Amino acid sequence: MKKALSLIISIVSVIGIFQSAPAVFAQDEIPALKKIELNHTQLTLRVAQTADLTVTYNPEAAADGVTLTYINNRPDVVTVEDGVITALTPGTATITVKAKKKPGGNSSPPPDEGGNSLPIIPISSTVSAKCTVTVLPAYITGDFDDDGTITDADAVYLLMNTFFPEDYPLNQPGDLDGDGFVTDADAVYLLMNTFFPEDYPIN
Ligand SMILES: [Ca+2]
Ligand SMILES: [Ca+2]
Repeated sequence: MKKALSLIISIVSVIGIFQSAPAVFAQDEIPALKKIELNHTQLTLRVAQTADLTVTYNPEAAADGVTLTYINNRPDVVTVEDGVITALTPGTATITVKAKKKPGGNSSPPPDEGGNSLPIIPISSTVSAKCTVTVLPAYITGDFDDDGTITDADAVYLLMNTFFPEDYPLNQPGDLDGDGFVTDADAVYLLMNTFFPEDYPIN
């Protein structure tokens, strides 16, 4: 008897698992939007730099019929247009992305215990996600190692870039002599600038 009872309990538990399974949507119904995620929750940009904010929908199938609104609490620090952030002035801004699901999406609950379909629930959901953007001052022209001053170390950095571009990435255009290429001549030009800035201007 005890055995039979525990068997019944097991069967009931299994049924319970199936009943608590995620809702199944009929083909012509749109699932509700549960949440959105952004590719950045924190971002650091230099003045004049841009970055893309992309949205991931959960569930993915709920992406249809969603309207995105970008709310920017510091329009003096950054601008946001169609998900593209442009840094204007140093400071910190918070971008809130609101995703509103158009009315008309429906959620179909699982059938009841008797296998009967339950009424379809119309869905009009709004979810949001945030990204904090810190804007730093623009790079100083010629300051390739980003320490705030132009010295021979920047010329060395630029020279190293010509050998190992992946290990010494450039934070700004490196063609200082304007011949269309970044070569050791640009590193020499930068070094000359540290001695004779008027004769070897960089801009
Ligand atoms: Ca420097
Ligand atoms: Ca050059």
